[in-house]
Amino acid sequence: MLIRNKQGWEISENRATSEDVFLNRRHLLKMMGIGGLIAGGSSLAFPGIPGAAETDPSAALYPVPRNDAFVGGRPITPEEISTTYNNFYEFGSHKNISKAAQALKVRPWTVKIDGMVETEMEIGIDDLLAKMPLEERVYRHRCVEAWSMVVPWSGFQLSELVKLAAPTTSAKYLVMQTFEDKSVASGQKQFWYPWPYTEALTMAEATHELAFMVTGMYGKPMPKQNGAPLRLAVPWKYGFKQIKSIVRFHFTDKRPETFWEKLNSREYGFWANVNPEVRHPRWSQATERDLETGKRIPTLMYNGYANEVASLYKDLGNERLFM
Ligand SMILES: Nc1nc2c(c(=O)[nH]1)N[C@H]1C(S)=C(S)[C@@H](COP(=O)(O)O)O[C@H]1N2
Ligand SMILES: [Mo]
Repeated sequence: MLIRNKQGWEISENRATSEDVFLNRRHLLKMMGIGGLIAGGSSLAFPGIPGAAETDPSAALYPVPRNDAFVGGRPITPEEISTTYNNFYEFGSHKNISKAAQALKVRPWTVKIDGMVETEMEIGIDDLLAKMPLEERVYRHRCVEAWSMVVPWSGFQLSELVKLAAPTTSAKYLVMQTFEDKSVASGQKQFWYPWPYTEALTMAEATHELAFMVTGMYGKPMPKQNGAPLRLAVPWKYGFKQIKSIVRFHFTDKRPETFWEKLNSREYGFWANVNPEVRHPRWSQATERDLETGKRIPTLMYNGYANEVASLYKDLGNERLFM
């Protein structure tokens, strides 16, 4: 716990409640209204955890060379922390989902690329990995709940996938979706969430050099709980944009409503760029808790990536860019 004098605008993390507390409360009431008994959700049994460690067919690809152009600016968070403190609502609306997530089957894994592209396609994850230039980048990660970490991600620049997809000139957005399978992801039985988890970027964001498709971390294939086999990293945005376990890339000219926006657009928007000066309606975003040290540190504009990305937003002043 924090032992120093707090500024008036600061709020301790236990008061910065989790992304969905508001929602659960509201839905709980709603569900009590219709006499539902399953509102507790978290009492659902964990799916079976495979006993023997499965070998990931992509294991031989790692470690991949580090690209030193991308550094985190503070020490890398220990792997034991970043692989056991997770947000992955498909497996539960709390941080301790790493065991439950082992039920996810990551092979076979097919990715669909469709919508405004020259040729729609389906491609197996290992064929995709073979086509992509893999590298390691150290990125900061800032959750909207005001905790943060620094992670060495392995993967490839999202612009490479866009190149492969060959979108038409009418495409304005790249929409990404997570798998849907209630039989492994018990969180998806909670019908009030707008499954599948959906996120999107503008084409300018998707082709920005910082936008990264993550396929591994700490020099190894991606752990399931962190979003295997394919997950997004856009480090200047809040963590909820960094969609996990992607099965579909859809190019469109219409801005979609994203998962959190659908749940609660007052608190979570499309852009979700990090800005210490723009409060979440329920807490300050001025500081963040480093997961390793537990210390609060100042939050930086665009999570420290302002030089790289601020120009993307210069003509969008009337949009709600920071929520
Ligand atoms: N499909 C899916 N992707 C998701 C989430 C989720 O619940 N489901 N949570 C998001 C949030 S809020 C954060 S902070 C990050 C957490 O990633 P980590 O568990 O690897 O730290 O994943 C993001 N991607
Ligand atoms: Mo988050």
